[in-house]
Amino acid sequence: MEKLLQLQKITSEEARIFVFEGEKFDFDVKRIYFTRDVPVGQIRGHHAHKTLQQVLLCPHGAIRVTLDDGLGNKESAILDTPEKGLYVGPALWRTMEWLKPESLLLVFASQNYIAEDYIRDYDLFLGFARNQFK
Ligand code: T46
Repeated sequence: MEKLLQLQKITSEEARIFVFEGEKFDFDVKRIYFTRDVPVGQIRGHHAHKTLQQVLLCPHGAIRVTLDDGLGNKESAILDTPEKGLYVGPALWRTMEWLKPESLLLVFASQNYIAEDYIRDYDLFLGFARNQFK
C-alpha cells in the first residue's frame, strides 16, 4: 500500500537541491499546494479520496502519514527528509500528524480540488473500499 519514492539529491556549493523527475509520477500533475503553520501534535486528514492521486513531500520538518485501505491494512511513514516522497492513491483513509514545528506538507495532485471526491465519513469509506474489490 505504502509507496515511498526517493528524490535525487544534488549537493552543490553551499546548497542541496532535491529533484523529483516527471517520469517518476504515475499521473499527470494538475495541481500543487502546501500546508504550513500547523501546530505540533495536530492531526489532519481524516478522509479518503475517491479518485485523487497524490505525492506527498515534507521538505522541512517531520510529518507522520498513516494510510488505511479499509480492508484491515494500516501503514505509517514518517516524512522527515526532503529526499522522501510518498505516493498516495485513491481509496486510502489518511491522517497526517505534525511532529515538528514549521513542518511543511507539499502535495502534488492529479486533479483540481473537487469537494465531491472526498469521503469524510469513516463508515462510508469502509463501504467504498469494500466495493472497490468486489
Ligand atoms: C489530502 C491531504 C494530504 C479548498 O477549499 N481548496 C483546496 O484546494 C483544498 C486542498 C482544501 N480546501 C478546503 C476544504 C476544507 O474545508 O480547505 C479545508 C481543508 O482541506 P482538507 O480537509 O483537504 O485539508 P487536509 O489538510 O486534511 O488535507 C490535505 C489535502 O487537501 C487533501 O487532499 O489528501 O492534505
